[in-house]
Amino acid sequence: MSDLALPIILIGGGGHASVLADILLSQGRKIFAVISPDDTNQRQIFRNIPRFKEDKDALSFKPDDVLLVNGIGMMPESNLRQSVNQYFESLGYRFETVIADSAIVSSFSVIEEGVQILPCAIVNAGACIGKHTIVNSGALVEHDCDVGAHNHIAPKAVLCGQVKTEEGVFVGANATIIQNLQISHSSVIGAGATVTQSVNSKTIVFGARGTTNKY
Ligand code: JB3
Repeated sequence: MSDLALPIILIGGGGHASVLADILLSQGRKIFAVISPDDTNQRQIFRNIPRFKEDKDALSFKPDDVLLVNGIGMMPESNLRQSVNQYFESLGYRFETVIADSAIVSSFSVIEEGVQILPCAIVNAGACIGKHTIVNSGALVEHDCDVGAHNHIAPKAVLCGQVKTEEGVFVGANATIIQNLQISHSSVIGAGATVTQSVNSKTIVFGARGTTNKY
């Protein structure tokens, strides 16, 4: 069976998962189950999808019979999303790449396994998006960017040409990174920040003036 026909198991049943489910259902994909310790019924989109409470419940589906989608958002200071990816990959499961129909993704870009490109995001020619990275709604990844694995490019963030990010970078909503810069691993760029010089690893660049010191 082609991967496109394989049913989906959605890991996580919150806000990020609901956007992914919306995209998948609109594309005619079958979501067999949502795995979520928290109740999912408060969101209409999950009401007709069976819910399991624990990740180990996903193991009742064979790795060759399903594709997983990681519905847990990537936020600074939490490695939950990445650890879920690693747990299931260690058991032989594969992750579906999810690209919204309204996203604009160049056929000259490289999108690796498990990447999630949400509505109205843009990925231009020559860009490479690493495994399991989220390019969130309306974000822009310009030409020749090299975005590492397990990043989160938050809504409306802008990476200008030839920006390189290493693994585990968080770029907050509406932040801008100007061209040719490198953002080293595990750094956090706060919402609304404008970054005009390269950033060392595990650095926090706080957001626009007047915002809280969170992200
Ligand atoms: O800012 C935006 C546009 N999106 C944010 C996203 C990137 O991250 C969003 O606003 C949230 O800040 C966050 O989205 P997420 O991860 O959907 O957050 P929340 O709505 O709190 O849902 C978390 C889901 O993960 C809930 O369904 C939890 O039950 C579930 N969860 C927590 N731990 C887990 C686990 N699910 C599984 N399968 N395994 C776990 O260990």
